[in-house]
Amino acid sequence: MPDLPTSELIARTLAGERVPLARAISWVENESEGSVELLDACFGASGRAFRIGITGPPGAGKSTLVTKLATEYRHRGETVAIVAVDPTSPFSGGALLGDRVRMVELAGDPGVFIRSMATRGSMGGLAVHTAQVCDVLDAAGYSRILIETVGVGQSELEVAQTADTTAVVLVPESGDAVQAMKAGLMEIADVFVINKADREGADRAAFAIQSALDLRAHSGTWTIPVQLTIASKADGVRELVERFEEHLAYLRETGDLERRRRRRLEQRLRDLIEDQLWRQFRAHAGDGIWNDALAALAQRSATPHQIATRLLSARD
Ligand SMILES: Nc1nc2c(ncn2[C@@H]2O[C@H](COP(=O)(O)OP(=O)(O)O)[C@@H](O)[C@H]2O)c(=O)[nH]1
Ligand SMILES: [Mg+2]
Repeated sequence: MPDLPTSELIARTLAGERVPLARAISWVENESEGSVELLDACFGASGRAFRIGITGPPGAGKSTLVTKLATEYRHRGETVAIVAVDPTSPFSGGALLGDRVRMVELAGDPGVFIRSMATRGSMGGLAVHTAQVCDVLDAAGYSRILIETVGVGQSELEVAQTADTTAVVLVPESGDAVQAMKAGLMEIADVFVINKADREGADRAAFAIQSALDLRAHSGTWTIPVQLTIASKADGVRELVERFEEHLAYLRETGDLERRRRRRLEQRLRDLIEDQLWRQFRAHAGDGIWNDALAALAQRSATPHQIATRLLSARD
């Protein structure tokens, strides 16, 4: 597709055309010229999609599960966008290829759109870009957005938190549950999945998770379910979709959906303002002043607090 004028790309993306949509997502990822205009146009048309985060350790079966979830949602008449964010892949091509192979199952269905996110740059940037890409997909009309992330660190949790509902996928092997607790996954899970339930110990693992959950103080009236699945056979997938839809209904009824989204929007606004203030400040300070400040710090002739106060008050 030759270069499109921004307004045409926006119009065709909002109309749900796939090729412009793919281009629009690349604009967002690359922060290309026109991406702000695009995001502004998409923002007003977003807020309709239900965003579901699927996170958990590498190899737990997230990609397989996401594929089956998409199929199940299609049976229910929903349109589905899949955003795969896998920053653990050592060479970006590897994960993409693996996902592509798995996603062959969904190929040719115009109601499914699959996108792997590039992971260059900082993870903080990735969380922002993921949220923005979800806005574009939402505006393009997909009713369910499945976000696959690897739950291994703080920054990955940020990506997971761009979702309305977060599912943590574990496998029966003992230790997984303990890892999940350490990694802070317990705190973000709305739904737990024990995948690979064809293996030994699935019931025990589910019981361990359930017991750990029972010990925690409950907030609200949502009881976090633990769903067993065999993703490779699509076993338990229909039930898992039921759990998601129940959670969505719960979020709507209690007003939590609005509260969660509001909190996310507030965070985005704050990030933007912090970013812009920093840029303005840096441009204003100039390299000479900045390098002098760094030199003073290195020589311990002033403290970071003193310099920050001095630079900020000199700004006006
Ligand atoms: N035995 C078994 N294997 C599974 C199941 N689900 C996925 N797998 C396999 O586990 C491996 C990792 O799956 P993948 O979906 O790539 O995991 P991800 O890294 O979490 O995305 C693949 O070889 C899958 O075929 C399951 O329910 N049972
Ligand atoms: Mg995967």
